[in-house]
Formats: sequence, C-alpha cells, structure tokens
Amino acid sequence: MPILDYQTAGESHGAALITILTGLPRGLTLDLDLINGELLRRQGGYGRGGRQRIERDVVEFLAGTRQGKTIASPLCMRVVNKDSRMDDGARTPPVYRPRPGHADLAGSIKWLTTDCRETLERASARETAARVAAGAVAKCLLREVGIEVFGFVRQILDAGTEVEVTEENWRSLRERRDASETYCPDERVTERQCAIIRQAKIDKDTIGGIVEAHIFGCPPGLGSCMDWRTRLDARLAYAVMGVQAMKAVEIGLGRACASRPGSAVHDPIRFDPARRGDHTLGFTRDTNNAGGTEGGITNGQPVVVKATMKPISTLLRGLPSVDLNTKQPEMSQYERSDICAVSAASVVVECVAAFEVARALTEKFPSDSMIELKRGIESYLEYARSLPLDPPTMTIA
Ligand code: EPS
Repeated sequence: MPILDYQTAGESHGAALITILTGLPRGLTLDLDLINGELLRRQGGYGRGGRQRIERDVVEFLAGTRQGKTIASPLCMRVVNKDSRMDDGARTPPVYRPRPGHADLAGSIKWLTTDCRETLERASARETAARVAAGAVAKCLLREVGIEVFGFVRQILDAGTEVEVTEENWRSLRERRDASETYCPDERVTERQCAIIRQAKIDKDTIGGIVEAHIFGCPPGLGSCMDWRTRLDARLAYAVMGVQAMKAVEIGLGRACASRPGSAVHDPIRFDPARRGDHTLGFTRDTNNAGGTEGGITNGQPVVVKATMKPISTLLRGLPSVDLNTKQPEMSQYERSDICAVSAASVVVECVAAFEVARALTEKFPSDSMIELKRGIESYLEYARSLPLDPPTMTIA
C-alpha cells in the first residue's frame, strides 16, 4: 500500500498548480467547501499584493475520486492560474538583477543562467496553493477521526498577541481569527499589525512575523523515536521549514526552553479518570511546553508548531544587488509581490502540519479504507486503555 505522500508541480505564471497525493485510504469524503475555503483564506490577509485580485483559487479533481470520495488511487488536483503567461516573453521578461533573500542568485548560479526568472517562477510562494490543497485534504481525513487544526498569526513585526490557546478556547479564538484582517485572534493587536503593514507600504518595504498551528485530538503514539526520520517533531520541522520564507521552526515552548530550568519546562504527568475515555486515555498535563510530542511521539496533548517568516524579499524600493550580465552594481529588480504574507503563511503552515500528522497517523494505522483506519485507531486506544492487563505482568505474545 503506498505511503501517504504528495508532490506539487507548477510555476507562478504557468498554466496551473498541480498536487498529486498518494496513499489516501478509500472512502474519504473530500469536502470541497473546506478545501476551497482554505485556498481562499490563503489568498487573503492584510498586505497581500495585486495577484490575489486576479486569481480565485479553486480546486478541480482530475483523478482519484468517485462521487466526492477517494477511491484509494492517486488523487490529482488542479488550481488553474488565471495570470498564466510563462511563454509570453514580453509579459514574463528576464530578471537579471537578483533580489537579496530570494532564490534568484543562488538558483541562477545553480542552473547556469543569468535569467533569474527560470528559478523564481517555481520558487514563488504561489506554489503554496498546491500545498494548501494537499493539507486541506489531510484536514478532511483528520476531521473524520476527531483531529482538528487551528492556525493563526501570533506576531507581525513587533505587534504580537499573548493569547493562550487551549482545548477549551480554540474554537472561540478561531472566530476571532476569522474576524481579523491579519488572522490574529486579538482585535487590538490586529489594528497595530495593519498599521505596521500600511506604514511598510508607504516605506516601500516588507514585513515578516510569527505564525502558529495547534493540532487537537491526536491519539498518543504518532511518530516514533526508533528512527530519527520518523520523529513527528522532526517531520513537522522539515515540512514547515520547507515553506517559502520560513527561517525558524519551534515545537511547543521552543527556544524559550533554553532560559528555564527543567522543573519549569517539563510538563508534570497526572491521571484524570474522567478523561480515560477520550484520546488522552486520562493522562493530562497542566502545561504543554513539550508541544504535544515527547521523543518525537505524540503524547495526547495538542501538537503545537510555531514558525518565523522573514519579510518578503521583493521590496518596491529595491535592495543593493548586481546585474548578473554586466556584474555592475544595480538595485534589485521589482516583481509584483506582497508587503506582508504572514497571514497567508499561517494557513500554509496549518496545512503542511496537518499533512504531517495525517502521514504519521496512516503510518501507525496503515489502512486501505477509512473504515479500517477508524477501527484501527479505536481498537488501539481500547487496548491502551486496558493496560495493565490482569495480572499486571501479563504480556501478549
Ligand atoms: C503569490 C503569488 C505571486 C506573488 C507571491 C505569492 O504572484 P505574482 O508574482 O504574480 O505577484 O505575489 O510570491 C512571492 C511572495 C514570491 O516571493 O515569489 C501567491 O499566490 O501566494
């Protein structure tokens, strides 16, 4: 049975963005509203550029479905680019003055050309629409087994919210996030963030920030410490760092662990019989500094990932650069871009994190069909709840 995986194809101004997803169990309902809703959210957020007024990203299923459900074959999705002009030399002219911070210079040297367009078309964050489509499908799968994902903007430049996200309050925070122009569940901070972005526009500059994703309802036991490649925290870091413009990824308390003693970092373990029946099996914590993973394995607490996005490298005022043909100093070339795409990045990070959890879930419970996946999870939790067996030393051969 193929493992859950995906690949994307497509350039910023090519015909379309394609996602091919393999390893989905049969019988997963593909919620088109959910998937297109995520694509729409990715297009939004205060500070986005002109491209989002041209596009209206919607997904088309080209293969892998029947009557709105997966049939276990590779799922092929397409998002058509309205602004498609790759082969129109006049409308996609060569770029010889690389933008510091973009893939322009390194890619041009790598692929032996002085035209940065060859690299930038694929390096563009437009490709994240394809990754959001994959992550949204993963969200459909996770939702069927009671796992939900919540992503938001924590900080833009120096305007950050101190809001604490819990299993109890995240749904109301989601409403506040959805009412915010910057996807930040804090009205006053949203206003400051918008003001920062407005000023950056005047200054012809760009702005970065911090986004966060929280994943609720994960059963304990996803990911493994037996092989470093299968540690869920490592997989999350890989996937999130793989998103355009990310410069740091943290799990749970992250970097703040360094300035606290162990007694103020590690989350004391308690047992609450009232929660024995849910996915925690009754093991609760007062804090979740570990961010839901210990040893790279989910422990029943919410999985928490934080990512830092650098400011977009296309500045309207340009940055000192060099003409790759003449080697003379020049300002970097301007390509239409965003002033701030941190809000969009919060959707992308949420989606790539959801995909990694779905991948870990299907690795622990390999299933041809959704029925088997659900039963596999249930019987595992039931068995885990029954431990220790009677007598306590008894093991199953
Ligand atoms: C993006 C589309 C792109 C850029 C942006 C993200 O479209 P265009 O280049 O036609 O304006 O606005 O890409 C970048 C930030 C980048 O660095 O390349 C999108 O759909 O998200």
